[in-house]
Amino acid sequence: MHLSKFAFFLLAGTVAAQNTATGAADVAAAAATAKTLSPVSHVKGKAFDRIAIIWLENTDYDTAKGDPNLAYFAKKGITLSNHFAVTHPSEPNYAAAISGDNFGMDNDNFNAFPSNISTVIDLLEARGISWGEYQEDMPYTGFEGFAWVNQKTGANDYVRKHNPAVLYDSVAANPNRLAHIKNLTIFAKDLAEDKLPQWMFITPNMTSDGHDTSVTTAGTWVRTFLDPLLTNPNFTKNTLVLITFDENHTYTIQNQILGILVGDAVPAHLVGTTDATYYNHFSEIATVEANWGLHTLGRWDVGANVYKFVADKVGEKVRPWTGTPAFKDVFFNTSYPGLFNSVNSSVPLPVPDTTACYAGRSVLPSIVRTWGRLVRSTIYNTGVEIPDGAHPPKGY
Ligand SMILES: *[C@@H]1O[C@H](CO)[C@@H](O)[C@H](O)[C@H]1NC(C)=O
Ligand SMILES: *[C@@H]1O[C@H](CO)[C@@H](O)[C@H](O)[C@H]1NC(C)=O
Ligand SMILES: *[C@@H]1O[C@H](CO)[C@@H](O)[C@H](O)[C@H]1NC(C)=O
Ligand SMILES: *[C@@H]1O[C@H](CO)[C@@H](O)[C@H](O)[C@H]1NC(C)=O
Ligand SMILES: *[C@@H]1O[C@H](CO)[C@@H](O)[C@H](O)[C@H]1NC(C)=O
Ligand SMILES: *[C@@H]1O[C@H](CO)[C@@H](O)[C@H](O)[C@H]1NC(C)=O
Ligand SMILES: CC(=O)N[C@H]1CO[C@H](CO)[C@@H](O)[C@@H]1O
Repeated sequence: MHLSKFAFFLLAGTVAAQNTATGAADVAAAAATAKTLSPVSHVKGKAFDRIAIIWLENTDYDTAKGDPNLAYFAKKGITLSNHFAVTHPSEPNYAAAISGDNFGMDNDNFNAFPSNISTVIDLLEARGISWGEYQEDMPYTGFEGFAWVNQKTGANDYVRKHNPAVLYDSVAANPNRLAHIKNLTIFAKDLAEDKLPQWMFITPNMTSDGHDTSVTTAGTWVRTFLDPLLTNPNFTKNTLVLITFDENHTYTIQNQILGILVGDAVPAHLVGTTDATYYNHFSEIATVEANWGLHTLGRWDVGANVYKFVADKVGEKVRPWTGTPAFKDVFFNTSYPGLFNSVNSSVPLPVPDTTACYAGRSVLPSIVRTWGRLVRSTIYNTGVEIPDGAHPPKGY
């Protein structure tokens, strides 16, 4: 395990990361008392009532598009042909997809976000929308360790860096929230008991997601996992599924990734079509906000494009990237300074734009209470354009 100095400080200085031991005996002991929760809710959305987000690993757009199993799903849904990751490597992309920023992260270390950084989970809970994560081969609910290897072969299995919620102390320090971060085996149980949450994030293991294998394995895994679900009435309840990747494989080209939307929430006339709107990982948050009329996080989620079929249903516009720098010059392949940047971490935690109001959505009141007095120094805005390492936020 590689820990940055700062991460060590955080680990030592908070009560957050408790279930971090990765030895077999420690894991068995913690597993025996781990608490698992599967709360159910039925909050109607404007375009879907449930979303399942499945992330695969490290594949360039064209390669992913050429995989026969992913092509199979593309025929059943909408292909996002202009969809981008926000940086490299993996962890900052997973982190960004629930909080609206990666806070300069440029590594896969044991990074833990302070508990005053909010995520989509705060937005969902504020509206009583159930959520959960299903992580293949996580050894027990709420495990906070860096990794868990296959106990027979020693092969990579579950990794913390691919588990977005556990990176945030706002989740990891809260036993009731940790109880929603479950092994994928519990997905089968929740499905059979009709207890799946309305928002879920699904991470296959390091073999299944293509990280240690190839997109062929990842595509096969998704086909095996998802195809039966699409005709299972406990899953298809006006459900939207996003199949996507954390990042592109080749660092010197724009970080474009495949995205495919499937599920019974996809309007019939859009099945088999392509949507060329510009999207990035922040669109995952914005779409959920628009669908359920949630507040925002006041970060890059605010201006991100909502998936067009959802935007059309809620009556808002998607926008092209027209600002500077020109889109073609932005590679999304490095991170700007920030808390978890290995080159320069000497910048303050960025302050959300607590005054932001875009498409009728305002910032979550608890975020305004925590950060509002500092809003004059915010780095965020409501544009669709986002910074990268070569084009950092104004003032950096
Ligand atoms: C976790 O899931 C894997 C398969 O994904 C399974 O082999 C293992 O037994 C599960 N562990 C627990 C504690 O449920
Ligand atoms: C990952 O999960 C698959 C099933 O989806 C299983 O066959 C494989 O053994 C797991 N990988 C490891 C390294 O345990
Ligand atoms: C759906 O959930 C119900 C419990 O409400 C269960 O009886 C049924 O077997 C489940 N169906 C499937 C296909 O899992
Ligand atoms: C990012 O992409 C640009 C353009 O290809 C390239 O010059 C730069 O070296 C890349 N950065 C990294 C860290 O790979
Ligand atoms: C957020 O938490 C960090 C780490 O505990 C702290 O340094 C910072 O002052 C806090 N900021 C606000 C606005 O609460
Ligand atoms: C880190 O970045 C900030 C913001 O760009 C800058 O003000 C500061 O001088 C940088 N520090 C170092 C050590 O490079
Ligand atoms: C090697 C490769 O296929 N990389 C893809 C990464 O994304 C760019 C688009 O920005 C594609 O053109 C590349 O094909």
